[in-house]
Amino acid sequence: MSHKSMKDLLASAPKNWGRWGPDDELGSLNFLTHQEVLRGIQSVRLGEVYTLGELIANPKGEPVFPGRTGALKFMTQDKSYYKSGKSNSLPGGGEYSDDGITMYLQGSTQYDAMGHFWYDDHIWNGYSADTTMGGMEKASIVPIGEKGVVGRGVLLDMPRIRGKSRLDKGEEITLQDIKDAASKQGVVIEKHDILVIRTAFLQSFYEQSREEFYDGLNEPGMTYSPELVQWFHQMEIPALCTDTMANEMTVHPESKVLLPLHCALLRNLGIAFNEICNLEKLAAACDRHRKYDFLYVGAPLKVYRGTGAPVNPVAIL
Ligand code: UVW
Repeated sequence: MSHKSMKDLLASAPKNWGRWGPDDELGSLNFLTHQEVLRGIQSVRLGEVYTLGELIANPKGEPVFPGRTGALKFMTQDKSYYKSGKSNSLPGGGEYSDDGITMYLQGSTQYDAMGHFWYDDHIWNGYSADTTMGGMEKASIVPIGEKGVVGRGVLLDMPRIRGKSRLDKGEEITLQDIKDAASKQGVVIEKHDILVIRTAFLQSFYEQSREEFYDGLNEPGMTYSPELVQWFHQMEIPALCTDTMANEMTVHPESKVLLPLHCALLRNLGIAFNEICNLEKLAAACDRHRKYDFLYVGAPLKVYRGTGAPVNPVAIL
């Protein structure tokens, strides 16, 4: 059991820094040109719409990475305000309800800002990690919110392929698994596709006790290997979307480094991360129609200097 640093593990990993100029804050989302939007639109055959966002402020709780909490939502106006005399109806008799929310911007179905995660004191494109202090001065969520993430999405339904209801803690998806899954599903992953990987792992959050879910937490998914990262690089994948909290296996098995793909894919290659999606209905529809590609549309909220922001992505089959 070796313990390496992120820097050692990723020593020979590729980078896209500077590829789109010294001021870039969009990374591989730059691959999503008008042609790629049209290619995504061409994949629409049925007109069926699936939204991929989990419920925010779910009374059953929300699956969040350790250290965060689910959203706190509170009413600031409702019928009780009028009944108790705290509020008066508006002139003419109109009344309204209102509420507020306090939440982690990384604590729901969300996009990571390009500069959200780093090592060695540098974030995406080589900006100093000091630019994160007091709010993301560089590579915040706003440029992603401004652009929107639109293109051809491809779903890989790993549990269905493995004949199980969901992947288990620590269950790995290798590059070969990705290629095999696409070929078993009869779909070709093309350059610039938005990769959507179902594990169904977060469904266990709603079925288990909190203790059981978080005990020995090691999410299933892909993890760092030179060939996997080279493939993402060569395929120029703009965005990765999964139904786990971190889009990758939590612990890299050999080195024990935590979340190395956040650095190899997000920090180094500028691949946008869309996490905590709910892919259940989309996957059932893909299976029903034997059609695994679709138009993917996701635009995170434009939160000033945010490290990430909620999104309710849409897949149109
Ligand atoms: C962390 O920030 C630790 O992870 P994530 O980007 O998956 O929320």
